Amino acid sequence: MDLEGALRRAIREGELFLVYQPQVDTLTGRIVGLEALVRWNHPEEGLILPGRFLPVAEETGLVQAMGDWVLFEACAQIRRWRARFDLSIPVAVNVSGAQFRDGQLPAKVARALDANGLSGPELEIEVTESTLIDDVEAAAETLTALKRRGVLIALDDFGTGYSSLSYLHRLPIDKLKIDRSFIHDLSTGASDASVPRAIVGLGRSLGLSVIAEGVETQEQLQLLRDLACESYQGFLFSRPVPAEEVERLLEKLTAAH
Ligand code: G
Ligand code: G
Ligand code: MN
Ligand code: NA
Repeated sequence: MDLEGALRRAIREGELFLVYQPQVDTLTGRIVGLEALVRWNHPEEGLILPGRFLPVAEETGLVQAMGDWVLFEACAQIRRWRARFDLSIPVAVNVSGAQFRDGQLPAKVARALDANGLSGPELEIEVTESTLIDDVEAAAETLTALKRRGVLIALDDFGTGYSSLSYLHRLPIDKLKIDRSFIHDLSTGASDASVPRAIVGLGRSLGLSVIAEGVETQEQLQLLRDLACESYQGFLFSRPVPAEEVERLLEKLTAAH
């Protein structure tokens, strides 16, 4: 299959869709956020995961058009949910390095928010540590422009980059996402809890919220509670699910009020 041509068509013909993974308070079990993840429903091949098409999107520059679609679709979905549910949890969107660096991102985010009547904190932008440390000065400018429009900023896959921690306090970041490799190690005995503990402590001292990714077992969740890590996402609570399934979860959540 010519992936590039097929992906170009997929973006144009509406073959992409978003699934959403709930983010949950470790103590109360309440949903406190959602992460949007892109999927491709190919007419012949069926479901294709981003692991297969993101590299192609990034190599060919199609990641810009794909990213624009993701951003606008997530904001449109937030508007639809706002109209139906009485709750205000942020929806996070992942942004690739090329999207982040191209200079257009803050303007695109502002347009997507404006077009859907959103104020800002309903949307969270996830960037990886490695995207930021390539050029900290340029990253600071882009993040500051995003913050001016009110969106939240999360550092994805945190702990895996070769970051000097000195850049952290200079960047307007709201949230650290502990990379799932550290959570996986918690239960295999491959290492102790020192990295998650250090990240939770770092978050506390910098005034950032901290979320653990890839939580699959009750044992991992209990360890995170012991570390006072405030939230988590992972298969233990829910896989990433289509919008309709999110709505069933939100109905339960709002009914519980
Ligand atoms: O569920 P999962 O297979 O979706 O995600 C695999 C990888 O693809 C993760 O690193 C995730 O951050 C990335 N990813 C998922 N959706 C998007 C998206 O909409 N944009 C970008 N840039 N990356 C995404
Ligand atoms: O890089 P990023 O953190 O955005 O990637 C999210 C990826 O993690 C997606 O591929 C998503 O499907 C996957 N994921 C979410 N929860 C879990 C989990 O509990 N275990 C594992 N192994 N992967 C998960
Ligand atoms: Mn992510
Ligand atoms: Na991540």
